Amino acid sequence: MAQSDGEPLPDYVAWKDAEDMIVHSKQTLETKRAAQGSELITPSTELYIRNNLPAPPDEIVADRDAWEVEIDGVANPGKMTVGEMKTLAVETVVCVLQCSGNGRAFFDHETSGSQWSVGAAGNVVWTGVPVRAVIDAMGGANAGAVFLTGTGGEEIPEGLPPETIQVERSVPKAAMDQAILAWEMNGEPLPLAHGGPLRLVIPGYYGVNNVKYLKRLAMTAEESPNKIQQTSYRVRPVGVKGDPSQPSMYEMAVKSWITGPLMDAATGKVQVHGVAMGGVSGLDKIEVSTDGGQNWAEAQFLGPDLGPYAWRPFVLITELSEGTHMLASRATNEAGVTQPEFFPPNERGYGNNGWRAHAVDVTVS
Ligand code: MSS
Repeated sequence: MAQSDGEPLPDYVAWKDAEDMIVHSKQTLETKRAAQGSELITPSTELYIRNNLPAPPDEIVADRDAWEVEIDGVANPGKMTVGEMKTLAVETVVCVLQCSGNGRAFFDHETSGSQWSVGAAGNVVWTGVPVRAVIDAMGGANAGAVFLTGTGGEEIPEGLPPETIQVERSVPKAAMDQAILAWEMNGEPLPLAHGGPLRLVIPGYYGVNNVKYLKRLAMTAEESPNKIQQTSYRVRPVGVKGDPSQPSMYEMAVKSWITGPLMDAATGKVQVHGVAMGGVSGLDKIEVSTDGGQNWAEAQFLGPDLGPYAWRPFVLITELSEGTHMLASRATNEAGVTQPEFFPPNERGYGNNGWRAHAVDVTVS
């Protein structure tokens, strides 16, 4: 069996590149920082995995076009198959898929949950139908709808109330402007592990809102009553329990990190590189510091700009003298927001975009 540094790859993702992955558990696999390099698009074989529940069995991708989604909260509720969706409209969008807890490992306080560093994120090409086209085809959203609610297709063990574990997320309906139902990832049929046959993709929003194996899509007046919506994925002070009044993990923030060099470098010219994202708006600039944030130099974006929700690799060519250098990066988006030095600690370690936490110490000799 393929072997990563730690545990072997679980069977359902045995097709991933073990050398590029850190296996935290069967349901949580992270992309190595070095593997992210200057990649414009994250290959599927390297993309992280995060499942709240075990992934459904392979059978569900046997006949992809036959997969049915219940559409609710519209004038004419009913079922629509993927095959039918494919006749409505097709759109491709590139966006960052990032877990709410990416960067959790960098907080000083103890956090439960996977200790992600930077690798619970990737830049992905999704193809599918705009959510709006599906809603319109069903006669339009009901008056009073405020949220777009998606339900995951995992089987819920008998006897367990769905509210306790079912993955169902509600996002403000404005997210419909960019939301799609995707059947393809990186130009190939969407792998089961990433939500095939059909996934709700909300560009600019944290991973948890991108519901996999989507079985129901509804325009709703209320947020889902499920735990994952009501009390989980809420930003709150350390020691405080989750509740619906706290901010939910919706829109992502401007962020960047260095992906190389990570430990050692030789004296002389070196390429300091990394990746940057604007969150829900495009990137304006990216700066790099080689002295722990005292001085900053503007770095260069590499490759094409793939839209406001995509990340951009960057590089700064610089000279490094002998000794230890703290390399850091700091992105600014088109809305004028700059990555902060610190992101406040919070109970579950969500949303970390502080540049200092993401800096690396490199020894030059
Ligand atoms: N979906 C479903 N159905 N289930 C689960 O579990 N998870 C979440 C999303 N979706 C889930 C879903 C999360 S949480 C995340 S991140 C994501 O997904 C991931 O993805 P991938 O593909 O990478 O695995 Mo945190 O915020």
